[in-house]
Amino acid sequence: MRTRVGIIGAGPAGLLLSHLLHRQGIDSVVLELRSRDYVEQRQRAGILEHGTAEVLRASGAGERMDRQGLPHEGIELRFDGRSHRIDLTAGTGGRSVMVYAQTEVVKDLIALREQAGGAVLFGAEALSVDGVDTTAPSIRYRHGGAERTLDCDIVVACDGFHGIGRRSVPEGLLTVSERTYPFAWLGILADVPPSCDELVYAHHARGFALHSMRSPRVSRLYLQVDPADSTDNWPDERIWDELDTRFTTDGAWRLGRGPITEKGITPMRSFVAEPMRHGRLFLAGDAAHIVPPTGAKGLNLAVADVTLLARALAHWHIRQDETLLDGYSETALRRVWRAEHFSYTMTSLLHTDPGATDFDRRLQLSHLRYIASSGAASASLAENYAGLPVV
Ligand code: RFL
Ligand code: PHB
Repeated sequence: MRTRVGIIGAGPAGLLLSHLLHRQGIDSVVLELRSRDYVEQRQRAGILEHGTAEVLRASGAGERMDRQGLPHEGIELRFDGRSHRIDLTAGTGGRSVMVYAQTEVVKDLIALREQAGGAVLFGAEALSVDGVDTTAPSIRYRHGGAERTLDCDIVVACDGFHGIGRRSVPEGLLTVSERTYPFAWLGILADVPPSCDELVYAHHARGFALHSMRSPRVSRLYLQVDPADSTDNWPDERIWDELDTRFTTDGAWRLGRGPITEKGITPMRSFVAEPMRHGRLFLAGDAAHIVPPTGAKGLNLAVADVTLLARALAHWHIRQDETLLDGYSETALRRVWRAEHFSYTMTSLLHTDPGATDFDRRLQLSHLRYIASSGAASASLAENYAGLPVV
């Protein structure tokens, strides 16, 4: 099989890239290890930055998002038993975020690729990327029990943190910057209407908690736990009791409870591999970088990467001009490092570090109070949270 752009991975990055390329008349094939059902059900992100929603809308992928997504103009920080609203629009010239789950973005993009007759091969495992130093790279993959080769002009690895794309770059050519954190998130999905209109980020001596949502009837909540902890230790009642404790506030606020339909623990890490290109192989999304989820940036970075890359590939395809492709890594990494810093800051600000000293805790509370009381500090948080323009 042959195509212009071979894409590994049908997460948000790979699917959106394939869709954007199609709109520019560029042919691509997406290889995805998992089944369609699996990628459509995998619970992950829930917040789309202003610019992400705009990219989806402008590409014709925002129709259901605009009908069913929940636009949010603020978030709440809760600490010291009190609530503090951060106005996202005031500090950003009217920018806001959209609550619309990654599962739904993925479903919409798969449906669009399907309608356009696009090639997305599920159950297709990329095994190696070859010839990236030549003008004729290829992907060796296994599909339906047989090994095959996809010949391409360009290969884009959108295969997430554990994929093979990044590992196909010869040893020593990538610089990796990394940090792990002494905490993880226990995430639940519950059939209960959200107990808040806006997301609540709570800092508590017992650990961080987040109240998010998927729809007017489904809540998504997270608790900071130890990375070695197991969901076996967290029966439903214990989860609700702990959430109640960490969300305690001086007002009349109550957390509604309902049946928990999903439970999982995710470790937290910051990671950047650069440059995001080697020869004819490009890296995009989680394949190149990871952020801890506190800043809600991972999916948004994946969208920003492939938006840049699609534009660069169109220049190359239509004008035979490689300038934008040559600039891709540097341009993408500027945004990546801004998001790395913001995600690190939000994570350090809100979590309870088991190794923290009393001095560290006093600094953390001082920083929280500063954000809650200073227009400049809250506008800075809002600008990063709602996201800078994509291109
Ligand atoms: P994905 O989504 O991991 O997709 C990669 C795809 O590649 C496939 N694959 C392969 N296919 C073929 N051959 C191989 N050898 C392959 N190896 C892997 C995989 O099966 C998969 O389908 O990466 P992508 O597209 O870069 O998208 C990144 C986002 O998924 C990720 O950054 C976000 O989910 C992170 N994230 C959040 N991001 C946000 O912007 N806002 C949020 O609110 C937010 N919350 C979260 C999050 C991530 C979380 N977890 C579970 C890590 C909350 C959580 C709890
Ligand atoms: C989510 O809804 O899953 C979510 C929201 C905000 C975050 C992280 C995750 O910061």
